Amino acid sequence: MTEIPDDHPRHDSLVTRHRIEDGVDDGITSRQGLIAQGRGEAYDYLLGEETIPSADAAERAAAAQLLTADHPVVSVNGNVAALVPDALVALAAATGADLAVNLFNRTEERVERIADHLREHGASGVLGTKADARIPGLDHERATVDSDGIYDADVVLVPLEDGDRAAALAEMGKTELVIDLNPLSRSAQAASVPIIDNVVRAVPNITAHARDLSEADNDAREECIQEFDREAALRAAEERIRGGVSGGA
Ligand code: PTJ
Repeated sequence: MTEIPDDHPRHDSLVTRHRIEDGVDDGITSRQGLIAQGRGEAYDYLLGEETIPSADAAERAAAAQLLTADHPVVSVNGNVAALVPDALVALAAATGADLAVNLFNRTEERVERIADHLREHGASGVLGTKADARIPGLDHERATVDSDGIYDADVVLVPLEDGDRAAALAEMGKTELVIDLNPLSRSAQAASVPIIDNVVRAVPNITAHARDLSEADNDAREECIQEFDREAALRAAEERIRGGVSGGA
């Protein structure tokens, strides 16, 4: 692999691409994951490749939701497993959430590889391999979940979701926190907390907020949840994308 100089203007973006390529080579990421990453990059470029203030507010609200949940679960697909394995493990530790592998292009082999990969990065008890329950109303493989994982969760964090499942999880009464760089995607539109940010920035920032909020009292966490305005967050991201860095929030 070509060495990327630290001062290269697109350093972070190129490193991220290589992680996705390695994920495909290692049987963790699907080939469609390469296309998804390209779509995400385009939105990120327009957002200025930074966490905008409305996304930071969403990340704080997501942290509060995970901390106050009875059973928080972080859903892991082939892209996030390749991009942020350490950050996912740190997020689970900071919030008490379970990590559960859930794939759009599901194969048993890829589920096992992702679970192994997360364990190599320090995760304990990765869910998603039992596949003994289904999300009602979905006819593709993303419906396949563990009964003691996503099926049982009251709050689910979903990085890079597809719209169908977002709606199906909402139908089950779950609070859904979605990370997606496209504010117009159906999943971002359906989420209780849409986080319009790159997973490589969003996951560590949710963890930082969770560490901070775990020192606070319940009222502070509740206030953070109540004050978050999902419509305003979606609007601010869209304005930034359409208006450039000087427009929007
Ligand atoms: O590993 P699997 O089988 O579960 O498959 C995962 C992918 C992501 C391939 C699958 O869910 C898929 O095809 O997703 P889509 O429909 O391409 O949607 C991906 C969404 O994530 C798009 O709206 C992208 O803008 C967004 N996205 C891509 N990369 C990132 C991102 N959002 C945040 N951070 C990223 N790095």
